[in-house]
Amino acid sequence: MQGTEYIINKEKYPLDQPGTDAWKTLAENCKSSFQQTGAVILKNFVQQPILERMIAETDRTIHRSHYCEDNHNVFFEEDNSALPMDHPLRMRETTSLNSIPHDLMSPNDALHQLYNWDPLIHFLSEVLEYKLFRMADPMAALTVNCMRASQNHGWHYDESQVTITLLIQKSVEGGLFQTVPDLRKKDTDDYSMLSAVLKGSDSGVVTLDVEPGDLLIFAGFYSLHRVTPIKGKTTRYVGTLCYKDKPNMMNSPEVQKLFYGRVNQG
Ligand SMILES: O=C(O)CCC(=O)C(=O)O
Ligand SMILES: [Fe+2]
Repeated sequence: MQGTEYIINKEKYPLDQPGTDAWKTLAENCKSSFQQTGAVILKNFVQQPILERMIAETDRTIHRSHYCEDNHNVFFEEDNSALPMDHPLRMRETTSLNSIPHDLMSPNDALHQLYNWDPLIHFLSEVLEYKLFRMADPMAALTVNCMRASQNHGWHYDESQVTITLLIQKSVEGGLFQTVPDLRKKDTDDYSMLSAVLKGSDSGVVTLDVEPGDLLIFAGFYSLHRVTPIKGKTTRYVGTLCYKDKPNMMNSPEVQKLFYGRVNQG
């Protein structure tokens, strides 16, 4: 089988040459951008022909995707009726999408190969300054979220510190990745700003410039974020590459059932 090197834009991103000056400079630049802004976008990370292949591979599997709809607060917590009705933690957001889990992808799929490519995990570990491991969960380790017209991903914070995504196909309109950087502070939350954003204010809201083929490294635990409703005929496809700071991480059967409608503990 062909190596995985051909998948990424190696001229710009020499991930397969660890230890060279070019590799070290790239890692340093990503590290400082991530530390300053909580996000790094590696523009045109995946080569155009490969992106077309990823779209075709997703088109082929989407009929087996799992539909999930959720009504959640920004932390995915149960409703706390002790809080006032208009408290931002009682405000519910809707998320609606279709997810293709790792175990429905072929090991020959380009996204599957990219996720399992050692130079990528090695490079990301350098940028994030801790050792990353592929998630052991046969479904959640790698997913493609598919969003059709009127589907969206409501405002939330991620459970993991860092999320790595690859936009594969964008919608004609909408489907924007928006964030309020660093809104969740380590000790206190700025509830007044959170409340304003949840009520529709765009003050502090930044739309990231993410195009198909761009790899996004994003501190989703600290930065409130959402994907705006999709408009038009083209389904938005985004790959989520789950790497953890510990080996052998799995979701519980309950969480698997919730996200994918079935259990696969390997
Ligand atoms: O669809 C995206 O671009 C990001 C989705 C997201 O925030 C998530 O999966 O937690
Ligand atoms: Fe997220």
